Amino acid sequence: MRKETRLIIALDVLDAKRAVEIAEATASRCDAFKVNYPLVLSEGLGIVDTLGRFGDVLCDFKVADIPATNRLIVEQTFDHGASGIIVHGFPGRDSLEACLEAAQGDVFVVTAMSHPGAERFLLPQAQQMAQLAVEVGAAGIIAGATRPAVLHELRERIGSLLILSPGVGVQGGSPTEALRQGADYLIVGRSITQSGNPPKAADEILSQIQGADAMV
Ligand code: O7M
Repeated sequence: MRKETRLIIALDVLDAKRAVEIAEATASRCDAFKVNYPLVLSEGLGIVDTLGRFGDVLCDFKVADIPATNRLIVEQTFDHGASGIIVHGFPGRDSLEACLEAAQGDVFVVTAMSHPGAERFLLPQAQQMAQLAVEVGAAGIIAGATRPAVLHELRERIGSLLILSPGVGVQGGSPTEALRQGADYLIVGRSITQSGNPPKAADEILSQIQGADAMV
């Protein structure tokens, strides 16, 4: 995945036509598109091939099963042209290693999620999951922008691995703060997809990203 704009757009819409419209209009403004279950359950995995015409596609399948099942999920995903896949670390090393073995692209491991409920089970284990991501050779981690202090600690832990950070905009995280604390990319969904003008909304986020870059 290139690192030019540092923006990944989460295409959390339900129909292929809308996803393609947004992808076409924003392709030059982001480094990748992220697809999640809502779109894939509604349109099938073929949507990954379709969106691949506009840029890199990260499949956010939060894979969290036994190794044999994980392997099948990951194989299917890359057979449809994905550039990367997002998986969970909590099922343990063997499950994660199966993902890495089956992947034909980048694997990102979820650590500290952005929502309030992450506090109970995920945050206490976030550092350990990040450590596991380092040990197995993942490309990077997912860490929410809603808790910049946690993001900072995770950056210290993982060295040069990438951090993809969702939770800015609608969920309340600050793009500037997330980047300052060590995020490499911001993942942004509704602020762009539900705006009347996705390219303009993307430009507004890009100006915040450029502002944060200028402060470094
Ligand atoms: O900008 P939003 O809030 O509309 O969307 C954020 C996207 O990031 C959406 O696709 C979520 O599924 C995803 N996400 C989170 O919001 N929080 C997390 O902790 C993790 C993710 C994610 O992308 O996980 C891989």
